[in-house]
This record gives sequence, structure tokens and C-alpha cells, in this order.
Amino acid sequence: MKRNGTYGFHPASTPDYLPAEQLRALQLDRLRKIVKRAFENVLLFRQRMEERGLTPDDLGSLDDLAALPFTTKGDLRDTYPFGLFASPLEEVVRLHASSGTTGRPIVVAYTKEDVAVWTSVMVRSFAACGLHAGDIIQNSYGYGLFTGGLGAHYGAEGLGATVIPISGGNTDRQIQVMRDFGVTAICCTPSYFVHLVERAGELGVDLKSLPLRAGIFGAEPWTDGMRKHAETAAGIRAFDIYGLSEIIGPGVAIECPCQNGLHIFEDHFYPEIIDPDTGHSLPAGAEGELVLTTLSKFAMPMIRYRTRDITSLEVEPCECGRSLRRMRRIGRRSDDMLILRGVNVFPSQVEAALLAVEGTLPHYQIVLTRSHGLDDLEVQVEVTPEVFSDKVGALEELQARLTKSLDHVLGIRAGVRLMAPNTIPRSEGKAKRVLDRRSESGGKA
Ligand code: DLL
Repeated sequence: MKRNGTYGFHPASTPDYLPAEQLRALQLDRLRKIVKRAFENVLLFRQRMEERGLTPDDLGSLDDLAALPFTTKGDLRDTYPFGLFASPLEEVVRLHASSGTTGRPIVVAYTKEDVAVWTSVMVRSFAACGLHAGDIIQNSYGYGLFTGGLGAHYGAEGLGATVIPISGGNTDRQIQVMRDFGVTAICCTPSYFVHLVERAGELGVDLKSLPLRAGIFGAEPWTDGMRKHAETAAGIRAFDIYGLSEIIGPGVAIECPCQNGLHIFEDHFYPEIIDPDTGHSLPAGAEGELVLTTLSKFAMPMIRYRTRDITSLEVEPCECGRSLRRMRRIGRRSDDMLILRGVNVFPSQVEAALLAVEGTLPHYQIVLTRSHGLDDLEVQVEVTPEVFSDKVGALEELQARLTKSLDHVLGIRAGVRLMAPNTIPRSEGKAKRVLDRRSESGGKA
């Protein structure tokens, strides 16, 4: 029967609803095995364990995990390309890589079993968003070394849905396919979806009149304001999906229809929250850096991987009945903080402040410059065509409201530049929100 697929997607047959005690027992069992595997096969991990006088046998409970060493992105770079692999290459069936903006890329590996786990968590993710066989899923995440494309592809097929492997870009074609094939769900970055909606409008295609009903958006931070914009403009429900290459790719966590945090597939990825400055574990509910341990990844087990993503774990159970713990949506990373005149600013705060004011579009960029030794922040944001063609007074009034909203949210005065529609570069994948021109303007200091 097609609906049950190869991976048994029916939520009740997955660990989504496993009673907490059984889930903890499963986690501990898997944790012991994976730590042993890493200890026996990954030199760096073994050395760090030995430095601490630890062996895998010291793991008596899940809490003991807190004594184990962290793994960081730097470790992946230092051991580039294959230094953290725990499987011989003959067992590795897939490699992905993340380019990173600076320095060496990182490489991640999968055995056949790892690909099956990845597929199963993606199947569970889509099922949690209410998708099933019969859905037509347009997969606009980039195919290639980025994990988004293939991760969503295998999941959609595993679910038994019809997948359109269109990848990112070629926006007009995307809209034609969406309309002609009766697409019911789309996977892409939220920023790309906003671009799609806008282009559809220019082409005279009303997405609200199409069968499209769900968007599975992730790979970059996005706010509730952005969600509202996407949902209203396209007549869909927009779900947040989270993941990272180092852990598996997309499918680490997903929203359910309650849209009240993302359920972590804890039977495969064990979450902890730590203080990013001290590395100490934080109590349930506290906000801090998400640390993930892969409980079943063979080719490249990650023990206590520091994601740099800031969130907290919800303590209350979810109304959907899943026992999997939830994390709050990721609004920021510990390394994307800008410090301006002593005030900490995160790009997602800028988005929230902009979208709180009517008359703007969710296309914006944060430009940093330096003059006379001081850093300046200017927010460039596109305005709607209606406002743009209105009287000068309307623009001035909007600028004043935006300045006030930013001042209120950020606690500093930021410059606001209103831009004509379609002037800020669009991205096909992850949007580049911050343009740092401080070194270019440094001469004036
Ligand atoms: O972005 C995997 C992915 C693909 C996730 C498609 C979701 C959908 P990386 O390129 O390794 O992997 O980037 C991982 O992106 O540490 C977060 O900082 C950020 N990120 C991913 N999903 C979200 C999200 C993929 N839903 C990094 N909200 C992560 C906020 C996200 N940030």
C-alpha cells in the first residue's frame, strides 16, 4: 500500500508519540552505542575523552553526557576533509559539503543507514505538516552539496508524495510549474518564497487561487511577521523546518500544526542547551546555545555539537500529543550578533521591527559602515508600490515610523533608507541580510 511507504510514515508507528520513559531509554541505549563508535573510530574524540579520563562506559545516564567534550565547526575544518569519519569510505554512500563564507568548507558523510534515517525524519517532518501520498511537492531547495535539495527529495518520495525536483532559481518556471502541475506544497527558504509570491503577482498569477496549501520553510531565520506575510499572500500555512549539515541536514526539527515550537526528532538527535560563554548546561526552559548529539549517525557521529543557534526547550507538552520535545524558533545565532556602540543587534530583530510597520515589503538589507571611528547601521527596505507612488509625505511618514520601530526594538538609532520595489537583490537560497562595508569606509576614520 503506497500510503505506508517504505518508512512507515504513519505518525503513530514512529517514535513521535513514544511515552517519555521509553524515549529516554531508547536515547540512552543509542547514546552509549554511538559514543563507543566515535571513541573507537574517531581519533580526535578518543584523545579528548582520554584527556578527561573518560571512557564510553562512564555513561550511566543521559545526564552524564554533560561531562563529554564538545565538537565545534572548527573541529570539522581542522580535520578537513575526512578526519571525523567513523566509517571506512567503502561504507560511505554520500558526501555533502557546506561552503561557509570564509576558510575551508566542511564535509559531511552518510552511510546507507544514515540516508535511511535522514529520509525517515524528513518523512515524519512532512507528515507533521499534514502532507501525505497524493500531495505534489515542489522542491525548490538547492540540489547539490547543500543538504536542502536531496534531504527534502528523499523525504517527499519516502512519504509517497509526488516530488518535483526543480531546485532553486528560474523563478518564472517555478510559477508555471506550480500552476500547471497543481502543486500542493513547496519547500524553499522563506526569503525565496517571498520572492516567488512577488513574481507571481507580476505575472498575474494569484497563488491563493491555486491548490498550494503548505510551505515548508527553513535554512535561515525568519520571523512570525514573515510567516504572516507568506501565509496571507499565498493562502497557505507556513511551517518552520530546522536542520544543519553537521547533524544530518533538514529534518532535525519541525513544526506541527500547533505551530508552537519545533519538535526535535529526539530519538535521533539529542538536544542540550548551554550557556554559550561558559559552556555550562542550562536548566529546562532557559535560552542558550543548542548543542546536538547524533544518536544514530554511523558515518560521522557528532557528539555534543555546538550549533551556535540560540533557542530554548519548551517545558510544556504540545497539544498535538507528540512526546518529542520542542525548541523555540531560531531567531539568531551566537555568532551573527552585531555590536553597535555597545548595543547588541541581531538581524532578526531588524526584520521584526520592519514588518511591524505597514507599507514595507520583507526585502531588506542591513548595511554597516564606519565613519570617524564609529560604526553606523543603515537599514534599506523596499516599500510597497502603492506607498512608493504616493505623495512624498507618505514616504516621509513611513520613514519616521520605521525609525521609531527600529529604535524601540534595537535600542539604537538606525538610519532608514526606503528603496523602490525590486531594488534589493533577491536570493534563490539563503538571503544575505548584512552588508558589512566597515573596512571599505575605514579610511575615513
Ligand atoms: O540549512 C539545512 C536545511 C535545509 C535546513 C533546508 C532547513 C531546510 P546548513 O546550510 O548547514 O544546513 O545551515 C545550517 O542554518 O545552524 C541555522 O543557523 C540555520 N537554519 C537552518 N534552519 C533554520 C531555521 C541547512 N528553520 C544553519 N530557522 C543552522 C533558523 C535555520 N535558522
